[in-house]
Parts: sequence; C-alpha cells; structure tokens
Amino acid sequence: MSSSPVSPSMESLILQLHEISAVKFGNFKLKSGISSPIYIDLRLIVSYPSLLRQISQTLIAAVPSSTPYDLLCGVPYTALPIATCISTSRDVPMLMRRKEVKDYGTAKAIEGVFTPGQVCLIIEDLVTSGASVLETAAPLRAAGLKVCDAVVLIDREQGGRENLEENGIRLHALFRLSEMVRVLKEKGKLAEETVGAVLRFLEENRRVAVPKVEKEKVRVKGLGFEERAKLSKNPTGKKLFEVMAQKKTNLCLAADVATAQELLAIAEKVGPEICLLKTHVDILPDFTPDFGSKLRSIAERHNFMIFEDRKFADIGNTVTMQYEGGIFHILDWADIVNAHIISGPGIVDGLKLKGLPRGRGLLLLAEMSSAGNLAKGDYTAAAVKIAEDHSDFVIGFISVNPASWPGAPVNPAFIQATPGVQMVTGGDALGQQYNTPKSVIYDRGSDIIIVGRGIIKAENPAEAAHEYRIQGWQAYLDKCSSN
Ligand code: S5P
Repeated sequence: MSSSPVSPSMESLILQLHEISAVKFGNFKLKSGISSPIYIDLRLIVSYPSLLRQISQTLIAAVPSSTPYDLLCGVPYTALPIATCISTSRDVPMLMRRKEVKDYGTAKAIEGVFTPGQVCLIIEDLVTSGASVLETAAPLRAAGLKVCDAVVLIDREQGGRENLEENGIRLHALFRLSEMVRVLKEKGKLAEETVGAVLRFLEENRRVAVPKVEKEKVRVKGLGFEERAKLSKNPTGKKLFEVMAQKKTNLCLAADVATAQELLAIAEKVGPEICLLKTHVDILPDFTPDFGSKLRSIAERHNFMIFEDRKFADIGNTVTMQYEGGIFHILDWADIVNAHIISGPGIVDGLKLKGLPRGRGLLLLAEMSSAGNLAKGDYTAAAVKIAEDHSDFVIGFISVNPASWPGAPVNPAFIQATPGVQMVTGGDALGQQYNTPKSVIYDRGSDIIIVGRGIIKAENPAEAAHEYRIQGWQAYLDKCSSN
C-alpha cells in the first residue's frame, strides 16, 4: 500500500466527506456483488454546493494538462452534477448518456451535440471494477467519439485501473481508498479495528472482474477477419475476409481511370497491395467484351476480388436484366456489386436470383460519403434489416460511420467498406468528403478503405497504394488489440 502524502486540500476534502456521512462503515453490498466494510455515497454532495464546487474543481485539476479533451460526460447519475459544474466553470461542452437505453439499442443513447472523432473525457465519482465507466464509454465510442481518459474522485483499488487500461482508458484518481482510510485514522475519525477491516478487505479484493457481458460485447467488436470469414454465409463474403487476412490488406482501389486500358494497367501495378478493386465500367470508352476476363486474370494472379460499383436502384425485375445483360455482362466478371435500397427489398431479391447461383455477393449502400446525402437514420437502419433478412447474399455495407449506427456493433458477419478516404480530411468541389484511413477504420468502425483519387492521381500510384495499405492495416490491428 502506498504511503505517499495526501495534500492538505485533499485531506480537507476527505474530512468533509466524512463529516457529511458520504463515507459509511458497516457491511454493504456493492454493485459488483461483493460485500464491503466501507461504502461511499457521493450522491449526497448535491446538498452541499460549496463542497460540490470544491470537488469538481479539484477533480478537473487532477487531469494532466497533456490530456486533450473536447467534451465531458459524467457517468450517470452521481457524477452528473460534478460534470455539470466542471462544464460550466471550464466552459467545456458536456454530453449525457441515457442510462435507460439498454445496450445502446434502439433509442438515442447520447444527448448533446458532438462530431465523430472528438475526444470525450469521462467523469466519475468512484471506480471499483471500472464497469460503470466502460458502460458509459461503449455508447460514446459507438457514436464515433474517442474515449481515452477518465477522472474519478476515489479509486477503490479493486482492479478498476487495470480493467480500464485493458480497454484503452487511462484512469486519473484524486485519491485511493487506502489513502482516505489512512487520513481518517490519523485524524482520529476511525477505530483501529475498522481500519484493519477495510485494509484487509482491500487486500482480499484486489481485483474485481468487469462483468462478463462487457467483455463479450467488446470481444465481438474485436474479432479478426479470419474469424469473421467463418461467420459470413456467402462464399464471396467469406473469400473477401480470407483474402484480407492472407494478404494483410483492407485497401480497395476505386479505379476511376479514363480508359479500360489504363484500368488494366493500374490493376496490374496496384494489385499486390489490395484486397478489392472497384470499377465503374460505364465510364470506360474502350470497353470490349473481353474486359471482364482480362481483369479477372489479373485479379487471380494478385489475389484480389472485383467489385463493380453499379449502384443498382431499380425494381427487382429491372435489375436482374441490368445485372446480367446489356453490353457489360457484369454478372460474368464482378464478384461483388452494390445496390441502393430506395426501391425496397425487392431489389435484393432480384439481384440474388441471378447472383447467388453464381456465388456472387452484394453490398448495400447504408450511408454515403457525399455532403447532404439522405442515407441516414431510419434509411441506414432499413439497410441493416434488409441485409439481415438476406444474409446469404448480402455480404455487407457501403458505410461511413458504422460505429454510430443504432445497435452497433453491427453483426460481424457483415463487412463494412467506406469511400471518401484520403491521407488528410477535406473534400472535393462536388461534395465528396474525406476522412483518414485511421479515422475510418479505428474510430468509425469500418473494415475496408475505398481509395480513388488518393491513389490514382498520385505521382506513383503503387507507392501511394502501399502507404494507404499500411495505414489501413495498422488501424485494423490497433482496433483489434484495443478491444
Ligand atoms: O457514398 C459513396 C459511395 C461510393 S461507392 N461515395 C463514394 O465516393 N463512392 C465511390 O467511391 C465513388 O463512386 C468513387 O468511385 C469512390 C471515391 O473516389 P475518391 O476519388 O473520392 O476517393
């Protein structure tokens, strides 16, 4: 047990907490299920405004100045007034997590204004196993926020620090329970016998496990591509996961070049770096019927798959003809196509009729990258529902921020592919919006980065592709290990 001195202001805080009976001694059952000889009830502090102010100010001062944050979120309910005090005195916006939305399921789990990628600091009164902090961090992270630090008044020294660390959250505590007990003993507030009982209890309960459900939720999020290959019900979905795992790449090239000849040339050059090559075959003026077989032979040589970004949108009957016929015969050479769901589930039935017997797969556009697009909220949720109903053919989604979807994390059998990726955030003159590989994979919960102009307009496309591949894969590895 550490015997580092507690500062006079901390001592005064401890004595005041004792004074108002926020620290009780006896036999208490904690949230984690264990019986404890000490109970700390900080809900009382709302009745002592000057103490509440003092706690709030001391608490935020305990966060190192090197720790950045854009927003605060108090763990409901006890820490809400503390977070509010800090928010108003420091002028830092706050968010509130709704406690009543179980598993951040159907309703809005977070109240307040934020943008994905912002950093949120968690405020809590005391930490035992860390489960309450994790319960608050999960929906914040699912909404695309970064949660790396939590600050608490009291660390009960029962594994919370370690459990949080394992989940990528640093704990800053004003003082430890043993320090609190030591101060109360020194000031003659506690009998020797009580001190002994508390210290013994701490010694015997060094580590309280985070409830199992937390760990399981987290584990699903962190499944690797090999394991997810086993979950996919579609042969193309399975193969795509396998290719990614074997080649160690989650890069898709959007090969939006001017001619078929250029497309085949860039496929050859960039082929070793990618898991998927995306075409817009209707932009190629020199398309010939042998284009598909030429591209397939390059794909086989370099072990990547082919995705024709046709964005089907019509009724089921029409898309069957568009998929199979015309001059492009997409069905013959594209492993994967995609579809909007604007026309309803019939479009999936239509494409499936032709595609499934050939072992092909379909991605649904659940979100789009362009400014002002309408694919959000209920529309995105409808795409997920249609995918679940057709999981033998639908292999995943075109998405932008799947971590923020209601019910996230989404079924890991589905792959998430995200366009609008460049090394720096920004956009083009026509509404395209870019995020970085790390933000797309790590923060927004996607699997594949789709990169077009970032590679094809580069001086050396193969080198640029290599760089995107490294960054995309590193973000995937970081995501797996941080979960
Ligand atoms: O929402 C979308 C969906 C797609 S498939 N936004 C997109 O940009 N895409 C496609 O991704 C788009 O058609 C283009 O082929 C690629 C993005 O290219 P970039 O040059 O902006 O990287």
